[in-house]
Amino acid sequence: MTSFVVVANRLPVDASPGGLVSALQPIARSSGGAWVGWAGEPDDRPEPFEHEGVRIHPVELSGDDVDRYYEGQSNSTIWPLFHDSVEPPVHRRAWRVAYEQVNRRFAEAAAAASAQGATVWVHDYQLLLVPGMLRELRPDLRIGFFLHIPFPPVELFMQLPRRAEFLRGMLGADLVGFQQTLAAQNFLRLTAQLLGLHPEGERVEYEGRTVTARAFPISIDVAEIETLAADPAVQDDARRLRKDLGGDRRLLLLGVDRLDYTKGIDQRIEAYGELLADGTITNDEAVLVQVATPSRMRVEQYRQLRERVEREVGRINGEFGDVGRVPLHYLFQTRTRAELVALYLAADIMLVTPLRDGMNLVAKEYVAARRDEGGALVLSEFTGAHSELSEASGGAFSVNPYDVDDLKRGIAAAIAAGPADLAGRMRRMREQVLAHDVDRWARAFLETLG
Ligand code: GDG
Repeated sequence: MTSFVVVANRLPVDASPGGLVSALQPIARSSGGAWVGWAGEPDDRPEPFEHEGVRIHPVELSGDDVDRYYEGQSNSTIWPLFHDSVEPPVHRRAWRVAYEQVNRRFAEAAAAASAQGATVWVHDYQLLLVPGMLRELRPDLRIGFFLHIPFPPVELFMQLPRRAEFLRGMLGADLVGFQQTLAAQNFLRLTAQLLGLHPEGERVEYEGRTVTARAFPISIDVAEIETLAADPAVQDDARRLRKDLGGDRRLLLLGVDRLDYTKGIDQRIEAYGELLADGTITNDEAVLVQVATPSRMRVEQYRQLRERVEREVGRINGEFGDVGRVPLHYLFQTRTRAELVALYLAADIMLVTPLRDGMNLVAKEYVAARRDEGGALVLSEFTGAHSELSEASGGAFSVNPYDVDDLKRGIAAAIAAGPADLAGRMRRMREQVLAHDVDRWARAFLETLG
């Protein structure tokens, strides 16, 4: 039993850990902490083990659990609903039941792993009910919850069947963290509308306790990205990429996303195709590389997105390409961190244009990689990152990804900008990102949790 426990859908044992794992692993390690999560394969439950100084407590999911709790309620109901319903959420009773059962399993595993008075940090939309369940099992614990994705406006949340139970689940925490202040405000407003509570400022009284809801914008491991960006082998790769893509081409545009309908990939490609069609750019001078990391491919909406994107990529390359030279390279592949950083270094223009995104770490990674103060970021207004890197703050080129004309305008503005303007923008964005890395994020949350 340990005094600091992280609870997340996945365990930190994958080959390519993301920002969350790199942020929490050191804290878990130095506090002799534990991590409760799913190992990623159905019907697989290894015994608890040590991994890089952290006690790992695997939670088992059956094949049915993966279908219903993970792909169903988490990724076909809550994920789209919390992202402005950019795809219609699907509601199924059986998924909700499985979600509740699996959340209980996580709560029981967390209760068993926690010492008296321990601090437990629960993560994300797959585990909305865990704080409430854990509170019932273990009133002695300090419980924090952080939502990595957006929290929707009241009108949208109200569509969720059994909405009050999800809200009560989150209110089981002492501190509920969000990516943006607006999300925390949505949450607090809902406690009034749905449960008749009386939020005041960032706080709300619930069942004799005070729950605080506040924004803690997540960030990246800046040192990791800067180290890769300074590595001569990575820099060589970046140069080789430029050469392979056509050394005489002036412009390399880049997109890096999980293949997800929230990321605005099809709108981005459509805008790029129109820029080629109207002659703003040509195949001789420009090339777009789109890395689309395979994700949730068993979910129907993701398969449909893949088909849409691949059809459009084929159309654009067919219409505007030449033998040995195409305007769009589409990679439906997972790349290493070093390969991503080489792409960041090679790219003149980074396109981050989601329809909705809690934060978007790719935007911050691009900025952290550009120690040379080169490059430009085209950034959707509907990302959490936009609060820190917007055009208004002299950073990115802001765009509305729903408006193809505005996307085209933003990309064209980035192409037309002079080197001094671009360097100034990159410098301001770097100041922001370098001063707020993921370690600071984790410490701020945990200090507030107390
Ligand atoms: C969720 C929220 C929030 C991508 N492709 C590869 C790869 N990646 C890495 C990126 C980045 C991470 O995955 C993606 O993070 P994002 O923030 O961009 O997006 P989500 O996956 O949707 O993340 C989001 C985040 O949680 C954290 O709270 O910002 O809003 O949706 O680090 O570099 N990494 C490797 N190969 C790839 O092919 N190794």
